[in-house]
Amino acid sequence: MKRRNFIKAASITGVGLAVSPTLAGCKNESATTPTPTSAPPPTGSFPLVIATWNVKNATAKAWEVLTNGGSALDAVEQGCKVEEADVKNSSVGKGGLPDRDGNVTLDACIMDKNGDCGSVVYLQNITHAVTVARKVMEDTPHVMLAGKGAEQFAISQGMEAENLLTESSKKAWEKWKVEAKYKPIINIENHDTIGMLAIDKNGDISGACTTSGLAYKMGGRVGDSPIIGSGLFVDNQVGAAVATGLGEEVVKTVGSFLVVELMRQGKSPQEACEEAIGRIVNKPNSNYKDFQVGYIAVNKQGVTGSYSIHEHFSMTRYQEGKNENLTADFYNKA
Ligand code: SD4
Repeated sequence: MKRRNFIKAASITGVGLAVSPTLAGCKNESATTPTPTSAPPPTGSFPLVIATWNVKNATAKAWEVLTNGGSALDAVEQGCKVEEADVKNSSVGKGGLPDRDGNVTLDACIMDKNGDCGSVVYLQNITHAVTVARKVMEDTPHVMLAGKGAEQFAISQGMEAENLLTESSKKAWEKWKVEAKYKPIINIENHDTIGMLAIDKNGDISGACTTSGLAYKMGGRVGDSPIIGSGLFVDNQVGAAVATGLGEEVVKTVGSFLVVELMRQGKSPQEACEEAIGRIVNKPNSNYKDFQVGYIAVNKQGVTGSYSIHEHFSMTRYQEGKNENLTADFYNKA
């Protein structure tokens, strides 16, 4: 799914009427509104894996790990690696679109059932950022490594350095350079981060997130994806959440942590995602019509939720033997 088209479509319409009763201040309580029949609460099951966007190959890989008795941690790492290695995915790993100076810089993080985590930011020349993040978690006393240090660490761990700028990403960048208007205009941004959450057969939860960040970003820019609590959060007692979209807005609301804390307070994954989007769109200066943010979440029982600001966000879910891409509900229905 390329975000360019749907954001354009969304942004030419007017201000959205609220669509969710959980978004404060946005209810339409007209007398003619039919009383909604209360649907039975969704039931969950595990093992399962969910991921942002349409990434069935990645969820299939994770599912294979889970059904072979693997851990949720192995599943999310292996699943994310599928997209990182796919040069046709222009937003993750090899083939990711570069920053405005032509450098492909990757951000990734991973978090396990113990609440341990690892993260890499501004990583260059290494395809599998998620694996480096896992190694940071498991083989260093630190949580986050950046730039050259992260690259050197990856190489010291036997990972291969390679040029991540593919011919097609280079061409796209050269085309962009003709006008080279740097401004994070999300209407023309077309990135799809992969965020993945899994529950293994023991009921333990892990998550991971990997991206090359916003296309043509400023050199040095880091988004939400490697920031624990923003791009990803896992609490094995409660559930997990992961974000995609304009990272700056996710960081400002500590989005994934918020979703998990809302689930801790009793919200369903769906309600929690909706409320976290509500925090963004209801900010006094929110220009949400110009950008996209999407969340997916799962609770300890294996019930899932997904929600975004604009249309065309989706979640891929592999559960009970079915690998499905599910369209997410969204806020801006104006
Ligand atoms: C970022 N959240 O760097 C990432 C980008 C993204 O789909 O999710 N693209 O802000």
